[in-house]
Order: sequence, then C-alpha cells, then structure tokens
Amino acid sequence: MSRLALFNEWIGLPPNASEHGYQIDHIIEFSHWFMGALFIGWSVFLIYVLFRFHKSRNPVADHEGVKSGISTHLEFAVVLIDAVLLIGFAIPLWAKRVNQFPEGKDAIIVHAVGQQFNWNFHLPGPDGQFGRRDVGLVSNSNPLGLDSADPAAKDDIVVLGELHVPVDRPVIIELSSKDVIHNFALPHMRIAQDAIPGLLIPMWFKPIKTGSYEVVCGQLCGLGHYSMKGMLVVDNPADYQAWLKERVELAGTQSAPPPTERPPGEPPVGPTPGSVAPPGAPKTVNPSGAPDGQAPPPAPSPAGTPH
Ligand SMILES: [Cu+2]
Repeated sequence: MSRLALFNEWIGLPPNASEHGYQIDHIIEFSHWFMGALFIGWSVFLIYVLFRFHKSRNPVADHEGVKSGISTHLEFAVVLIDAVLLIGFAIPLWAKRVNQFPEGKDAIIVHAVGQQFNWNFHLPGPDGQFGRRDVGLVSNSNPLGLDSADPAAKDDIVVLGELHVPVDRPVIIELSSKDVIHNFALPHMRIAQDAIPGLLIPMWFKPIKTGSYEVVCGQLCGLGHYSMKGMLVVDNPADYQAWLKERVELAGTQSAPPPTERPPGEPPVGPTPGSVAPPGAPKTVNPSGAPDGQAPPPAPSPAGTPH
C-alpha cells in the first residue's frame, strides 16, 4: 500500500477514494514499471548496437545480417505481456464498471447532464422516480427541461455543479449531454465516461472516503472546456440526508441558476451576432429594410443576446 501510494503520488495521481480504484492503481503501477523496463532494455540494446556495428569494426556491409532469433523472442514476450494486461486485466475490470451494475435499493441513481460548460445533476427525490424531461421545456430557470405537469417531477432535485452522495454506497450515474460530447471524469474515483447527446450511458463506483472531489470534463468540448468543473461531495449518511432534505425543500422554489459565467474579458458563450452561420443556412434578411443594427423594436433580438 505505502509503496503503491508513493508511486501514485510520484506520477501525479490524486489519492484513490473508491472501492475499485486500487485495481486501477495496480494496473497503472505495473504498466509503468513494465514501460520503465522496456525503456532501459531498448536503450541498452541501442547503445550496444552502436558499438557492435560501428563502421570501424565492420568496414564492409554484411548482407547476411544477424542470424540470432533472440530479438523475435523478446518482441513476442513484450506482445504477450501487453496482451495479458489488456485481455486479462484491463478489459474485465472495465466490463465490471459498465456491465455489472449493483442491484437493489442500496444504489444511488443520479442523472448527470453535460452542457457547455457545466454539469447538471438530476435526482429523483423522495418518490424515487425521475420526472419527465422534455428538451422543449429547457430554459434558463429549467436547465434540464423538467416537466412540472408530471407528478413524478414535483419532488425532483436539480442541482448545478455540486453533487452530494453518501459514503460506502454504490452510485450509478447515467450520463447524457445537451449539446456536444463531454466526459464525466472523476479522477479520485478512478472512473470516467463519455456523455453523448441522445444517449444515456451509465457508469458506477462506490466512494469509500468522505470529502470533496473534483469532477472534470475529460473531452475538449469548446472554448470554455477548461472551466467545466463540478464538485462531488461524499458525505457521511447523516450529512447526506440533511443535504437531501434541504434540496427537497428547495425543489420547486428554486430560482433560476445563473447563466454560465465567464471570466472578465472573455467573449460570451454561444454565437454572437454576426458570427458564422451554420453551413447551408439562408442569408439573414432584414425585413424592415433598415440598415444593420437599426431594426425596429418589434423585431426579434439576435440570437445570443440576453433578453
Ligand atoms: Cu465538456
């Protein structure tokens, strides 16, 4: 444990906080030692070859070449070890994350929806049922388009950026995206999965240490990608219940979350007036015939302008 922890620290991995994480860490550790051995081995071989086949020792080219089969055996051994790592360890480990989901009521199920450049979380509330979501209902005050006419949606919890989960219970996160491909990455939990528009992709882990952990977007998803961070707070059961209670009370009375904030001096999110139109789009026609920028008041405001 101590050697592993030291090694992980040395290569910059944050401390593991999930149940399965140590298995990932072992593979990472072994792969690095293996790569280190290969690096040293090939370096020594290169230096040997430089001396062994130097022009002074071999003034005339030898068209027969080396007859020893040792390099073939060595290369085959490297391929074999790689195959064992991949087929024997990496694939079964990942299969458990994406195929063998925990059963029973013990698991917490959360929907995480990526958008440029935030993570939204949708929890089913006390009734345990996710309310209907409709993309047509999406607005600034309703980032997920939750249908308030659906009885199951009444107690649903929608939070922006910060998700709380209880310690020592499996957490299933079902991922989707509102715009482009994002990646829900939890470095401390040793898990990451793509969030793809139109798909619902589940993943799961079991946090074993309380604390606050960073959620990052692992796919370059646009100009504000660097700022697409969230927080995963692993609570003890009492704190988690308190957070849930507070959120349920807030549900329905929540005010609009702030639009994506940008650091000072940066361009606003989304298309700005006069920016590039999508391919094939008709040219903008000014119905009033007035010069650009002098449209009469009833004309709709250009896309991207806050109302
Ligand atoms: Cu992203």
